[in-house]
Amino acid sequence: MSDLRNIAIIAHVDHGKTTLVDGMLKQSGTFSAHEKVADRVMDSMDLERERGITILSKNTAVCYGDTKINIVDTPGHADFGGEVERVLKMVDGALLLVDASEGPLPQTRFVLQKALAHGLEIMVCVNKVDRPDARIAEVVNEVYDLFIDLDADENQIEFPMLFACAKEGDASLDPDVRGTDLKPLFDAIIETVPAPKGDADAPLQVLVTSLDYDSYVGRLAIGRVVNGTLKRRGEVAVCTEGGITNTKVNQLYTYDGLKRVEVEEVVAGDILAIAGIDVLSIGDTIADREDPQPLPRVSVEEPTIGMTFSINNGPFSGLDGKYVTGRQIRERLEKEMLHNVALRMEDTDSADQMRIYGRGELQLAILIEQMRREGFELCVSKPEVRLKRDPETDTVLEPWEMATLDFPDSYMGVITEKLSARKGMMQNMRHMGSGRVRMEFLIPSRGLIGFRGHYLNDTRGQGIINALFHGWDDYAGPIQYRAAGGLVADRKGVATTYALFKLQARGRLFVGNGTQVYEGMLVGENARGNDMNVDPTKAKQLTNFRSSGADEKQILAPPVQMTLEKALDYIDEEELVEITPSHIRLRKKVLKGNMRSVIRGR
Ligand SMILES: Nc1nc2c(ncn2[C@@H]2O[C@H](COP(=O)(O)OP(=O)(O)OP(=O)(O)O)[C@@H](O)[C@H]2O)c(=O)[nH]1
Ligand SMILES: [Mg+2]
Repeated sequence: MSDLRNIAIIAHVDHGKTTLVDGMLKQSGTFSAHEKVADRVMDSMDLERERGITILSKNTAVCYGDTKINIVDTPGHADFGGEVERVLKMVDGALLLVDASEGPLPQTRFVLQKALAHGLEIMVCVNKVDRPDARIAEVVNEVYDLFIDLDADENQIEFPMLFACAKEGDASLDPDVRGTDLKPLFDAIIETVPAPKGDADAPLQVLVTSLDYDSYVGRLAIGRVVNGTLKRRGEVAVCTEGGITNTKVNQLYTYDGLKRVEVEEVVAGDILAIAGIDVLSIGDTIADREDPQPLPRVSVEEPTIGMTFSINNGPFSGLDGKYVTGRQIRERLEKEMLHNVALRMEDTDSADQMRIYGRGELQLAILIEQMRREGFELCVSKPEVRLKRDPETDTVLEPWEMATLDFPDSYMGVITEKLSARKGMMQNMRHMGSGRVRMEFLIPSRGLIGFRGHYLNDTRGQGIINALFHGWDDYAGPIQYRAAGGLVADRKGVATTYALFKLQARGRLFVGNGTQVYEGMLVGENARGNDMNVDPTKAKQLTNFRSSGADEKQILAPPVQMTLEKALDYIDEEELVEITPSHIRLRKKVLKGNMRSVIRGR
C-alpha cells in the first residue's frame, strides 16, 4: 500500500491539533467550495465544543494527490493520555505540534515519549508562528533538548521540522519565511511517514484500538488491519479477553473526510470501523476463522483518582431527573466502562454505591456532566487518590505528579506556600522574561485536588498549570484541603433575603433568595473552621408597626455559582455533590443535624 499513510497528531493541550486538521481537510478538497464549516470541526461532541478541548480522539482521512492519509486527532489534556497511547497503535507516524510561544510542556513530553516507544516516525511542527510572542528559535532548541532527554536515537532525532500557522492553514520548512498553504506539510508527511507494512494475503489480524457510538448503527469498533484483508460478510473469529468466538462482519467502513463510507473490503494497513459486533472491546483482535492469531493486547496505565457515585438519597431526589435508581446508574456506568478504558469501576458494600477510578478530575467531571445531561441524578464524593502497598517494603505508596506552573512572578510567595502546604516540593524554577516564572513541583496527586481553583484565584486568572503522572512513591502524610467550615441548613424550606442577609456576615453564600434548601445542605461557607447549622428560611416577623431604621433595603451579595468542577474541588470528605439535570447542590453526607457533631448557630 504505497499510496496510504497513517498519522496521529499529538501535542500538549491547545497547541492547535484540531485546528490543523481543519486546514488539512479544507486544503485537500473535503468540503465543497462554498460549504460553511465550523472551526475545529472534528471536536463534534457538545462538551468538546463548549470547553474548546478535544476529549475523544477521532479519525478522518484526506486524499493528497494519489495518496490517502488517515489522520487521528488526539486529545492534548493529560486526563485523556490513555486515548493517545492506544491510538498510536493505529499509525506509522506522529506529527508533534509545539506552540511557538509556550514551547514543549508536560503533555508534549508524555505523548512524544509514547510515540518514540512505539517506534513511530516523527515529524515536528512548530505551530502558531503568527503569535506576537512567538520565540521560534528557542522553542526549536527546547524541542531538541526534549528528544535528547527522552533518549531518542540518531534516526529519531533527524526529524523534519515545519513552521506553521494552523489557523491560517500555512506551513513552511523555513522558520523565517511564512508558508502560503499546507503543501509543505503534506509533502513532508508523504516523504517521512512510511507506507504501512502488513501483508494483505496473510491470515487476517485487525487490532481494535477505539470504540465509538453512532445513533443509527450503534457501537463501532475502530482499528487497523494489521495483516490480511477483511471482507464484508466475512466469517471471522473474534479474540477477546474471555476467549475466541466466531462471527460475521456485516457493516464495514473506512474514513473519508468527516464521513464513514461503507466498503466491501479493507486491506492490510488501512484503518476501519465495524458496526454490529457488540462483543468487541478495546484490545481485541478480529482474526482469521481458520487460523486465529490474537495480537498483543493494548495496555493502558492504571487510573489513579477515584470517586464514589451513589444514588441521590436527599429529600429532592427524583424531582428533576429521569434516572435515579442504583440499578440505572450502575447500568450507565457499566456501559461507560466498555469503551472508556481509562476508567475502572469497583463495587462497594452497598448496591447503591460504586467507586469509579479515572486518570484525573476532569475525566470524572466530564462523565458526570454527560450523565447529568442524559437525565441522571446522583451524588458523588470528593475525588480521592488510590493508595497502594509496596509489596517489598510493605509501605503505603501514593501517586505523585510533576506539576508545571507558569504565572506572573509577583505571586510566587503565595503559590509556593500553598503548594508546600499540599506537600509539593519545588524541583525547578525559571524566569521566563516578561515578568513570568515557570516552576516545577513534585507533588502527590492528592495535593492537586482542588488546587486549580485556588490557583486561578490567587493569580487573578493569569496562571497556567499542567501536571503529569510521575510515578508511585511514599505517602506524604495528611493534607488539609479546606480551612473554612460550612453553613448548613437545619430545615427544609425556601431561603429568604431576611435570613441570608444575616448569614452573609459569616462568609460567602452559595444560595440566593428563593432557593429551595433542605436539612444538611450547604448554603454557604463559615469563615470560622467549623460547620454551623443555620436556618436560611427564617422570615421577618410581620408587625403592624413600622420600626424605625429596620426597613432599609437588604441587599445580598450575589451567591457563589458552583459549577460541577468547582463543587468537586470545594467539598471535603464529609460532604457530597448532589447532581441533577438542573441543579448542583452541596450537602453533608449525613443530613440529620443531630447526627452530626456541630455547634448550633442562631
Ligand atoms: N494564533 C494562533 N492560534 C491558533 C493557531 N492554531 C490554533 N490556534 C488557537 O489555539 C486554540 C486551540 O486550538 P485547538 O485546535 O483546539 O487545539 P488542540 O491542540 O486541538 O487542543 P486539545 O485538543 O484540547 O488538546 C484555539 O483557540 C485556536 O484558534 C495558530 O496557528 N495561531
Ligand atoms: Mg483538539
